[in-house]
Amino acid sequence: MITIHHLGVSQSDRVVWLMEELGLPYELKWYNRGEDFLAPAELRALHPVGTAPIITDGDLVMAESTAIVEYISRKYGGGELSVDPDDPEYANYLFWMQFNNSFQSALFMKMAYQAGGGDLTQGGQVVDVMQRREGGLYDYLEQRLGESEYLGADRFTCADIMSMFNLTSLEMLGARPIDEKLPNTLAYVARVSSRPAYQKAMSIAGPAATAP
Ligand SMILES: N[C@@H](CCC(=O)N[C@@H](CS)C(=O)NCC(=O)O)C(=O)O
Repeated sequence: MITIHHLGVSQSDRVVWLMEELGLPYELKWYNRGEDFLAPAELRALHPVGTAPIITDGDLVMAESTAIVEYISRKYGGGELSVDPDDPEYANYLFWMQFNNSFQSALFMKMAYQAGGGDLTQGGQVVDVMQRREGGLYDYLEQRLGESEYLGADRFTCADIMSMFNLTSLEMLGARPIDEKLPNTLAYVARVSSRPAYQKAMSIAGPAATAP
């Protein structure tokens, strides 16, 4: 059985959500963040990259949520929530599976700039580049959700599981809020949040959940 090594208030909640969508059994091992808000030593000891999520599956220890989600979907979920290469939506699926990492790169760039004393309101070349990159991501998100109800295909897929955390949980770190200025994205978040498996997963491992 797969063990999900879950860090409180983290994107490892998406692995719990995937298991609930697929109706697969799993064991949840919960780790609390330290006072520095980082992962504790016990979680970091599991894998050299030391970030959550990590799964163990027999002898396999795997990190990186995009890889984990696709691994579980293909190996144990019959590919039901993945998109095959001969599907016309395949390119969309690949793009939106990676959106998570582009989104977080843009956010962490902004956070690092501000942590180093940078002032976004002062403008300048670095701020222009950051704002262009961030703006492009939100523009494309809004455009895609004006054309399709879901990100990776015309149906719910792993690409939605990969993207929701960014839209729901990262405002606390400075991500742009999803509000009426992004109407297609706002409607999408409401649509996907109403899924029973999402609600169950968030009650178990979402940002407001606590160790069992
Ligand atoms: N690209 C990685 C990012 C993993 C990551 O940054 N995880 C955060 C939690 S959201 C973490 O482990 N933070 C604690 C730490 O770095 O000590 C993934 O998708 O798995």
